[in-house]
Amino acid sequence: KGTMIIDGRKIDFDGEKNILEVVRKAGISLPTFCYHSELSIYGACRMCMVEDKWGNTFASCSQLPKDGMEVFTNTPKVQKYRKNILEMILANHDRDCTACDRTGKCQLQELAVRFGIKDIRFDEIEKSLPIDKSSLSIVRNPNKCILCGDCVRVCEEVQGVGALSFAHRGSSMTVSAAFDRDIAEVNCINCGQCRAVCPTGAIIIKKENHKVWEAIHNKRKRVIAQVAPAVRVALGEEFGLEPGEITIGKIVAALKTIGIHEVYDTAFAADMTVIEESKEFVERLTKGENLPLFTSCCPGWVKFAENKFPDMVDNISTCKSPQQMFGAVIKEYYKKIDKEEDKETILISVMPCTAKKAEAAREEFEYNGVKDVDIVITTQELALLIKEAGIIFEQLEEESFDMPFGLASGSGIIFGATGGVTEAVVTRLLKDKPDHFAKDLLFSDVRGMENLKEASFDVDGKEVKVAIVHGLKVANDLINQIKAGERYYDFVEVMACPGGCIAGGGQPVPMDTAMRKERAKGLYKLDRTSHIKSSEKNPLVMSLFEDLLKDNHELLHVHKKS
Ligand code: HC1
Ligand code: SF4
Repeated sequence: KGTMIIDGRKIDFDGEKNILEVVRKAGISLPTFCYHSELSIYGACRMCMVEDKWGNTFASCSQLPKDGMEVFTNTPKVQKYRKNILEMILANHDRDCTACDRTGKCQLQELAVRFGIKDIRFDEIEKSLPIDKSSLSIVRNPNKCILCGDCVRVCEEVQGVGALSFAHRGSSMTVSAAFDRDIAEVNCINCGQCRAVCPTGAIIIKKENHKVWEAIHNKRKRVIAQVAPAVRVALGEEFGLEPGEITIGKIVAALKTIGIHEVYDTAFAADMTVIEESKEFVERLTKGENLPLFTSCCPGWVKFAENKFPDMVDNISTCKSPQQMFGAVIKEYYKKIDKEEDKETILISVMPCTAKKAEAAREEFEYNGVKDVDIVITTQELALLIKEAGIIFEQLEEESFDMPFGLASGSGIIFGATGGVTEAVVTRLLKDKPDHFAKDLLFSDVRGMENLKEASFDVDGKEVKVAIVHGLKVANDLINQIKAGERYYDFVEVMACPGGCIAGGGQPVPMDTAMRKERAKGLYKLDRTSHIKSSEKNPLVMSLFEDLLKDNHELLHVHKKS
């Protein structure tokens, strides 16, 4: 706590982690590539340099604020220094900007423009390192890497995976997967958080837009899309709207305009998941088996558990994720009709998540050569599709989902935020359903952005203990404590990305905690304004259980192929 003098103005600080944050509080946007408030401080890019009154320069991210301290952010010395660094990075960088995925949104490009860099005084270093396209989720181009280390730190510190590290020394330094292997051959869980923090085009989403167009242009295909909960509160950011703004009506209209025949809600399938998963949970509670029950809807988490805790895999719910449940149901629904009409149903998922691409490709989600889900595009790819099609998003008239798979309860929609699955399952199990106000109170401990949330609920006279984690490093530590008998829970919700799907690796970037909160708020607003609160009150889901799923329950569960 204290007061600093930034460029001659007094600025109070209270708990800011470093001088950089105090400078930002003063309304000055100091450039940086390697500083993220959620990650450890690396101080490598040195772009956030400031000068003190004695002429010393230092990286403001690496120094604590001190009471009475005076710093300057735009002296000739620091301006020159920043330009030098930028020119050096640019000389080392593949500057094929027109064909780059990040063009227009690249931090390096933005700073080059901001600092008026036209000529680069250093010799250009030609790099032609191989591009790693092995992953189903991301593409890594080391020629565009500026060695900020953000991807290395997020993968290690937030996800506890450590799939990436610095390799070699000096001018040959690169970021790579262990032993220079392809990323698909190491323990990467496809979460895409590395691409979410990458400031340039060095890590990008693996695009599948062309597959969408191919399906639409093929007259023999019945093209169906499902839209995940979290997409509707983030896509707007790509078109200048605020985080959390609900754009689902426009999303449906855009998909229809592009040429997709039917558009449905993944939250409908989340209602199915709630019903199946609560049933499974009650069965396990009764038998006292395989507790805690871990949620299964996050594919990054499932892969992480398979890699790190194979002995806990039986504790993961056998329910397919909503994405896969939806696919299994729609393919069954159209099986006969497709035969009669000589058509093939193609299901496109629109997801906030890069790991959903890998989930859809898993062999257990294919039956008799028919995949549950054929194509997965992320929120970012949807934005691109809309732009490619020339659709003026702002001018679209809103439309509603198609029926019968377009009606979801509020419980299904909040799946997209951390704590949402838990809230939905507990709501399903409660005999007396709470109203809005009681719900806000009852679930206050499961909402919000704390890394680990704990709560207990009275379900049929029994106390049920739940934990919610997001970010796999925290999940890793929690599981170790559960295994050591230091903590006990009946139900554990795990989401790989901090914040849950609203902050998935396929969402618009950059994102911070404030944006995550706004996106989550959007989903809770949809719950508040929805007519149906609890999944089992969704009449269309219930009639599906009575009808198509009556003898086909297994469609909703995972059957590992051995
Ligand atoms: Fe999610 Fe889910 S909530 S996993 O976060 O259970 O991706 O949005 O679609 O499948 O419904 C993601 C979101 C999403 C599934 C649901
Ligand atoms: Fe690490 Fe996730 Fe990136 Fe894989 S996708 S390298 S797990 S951050």
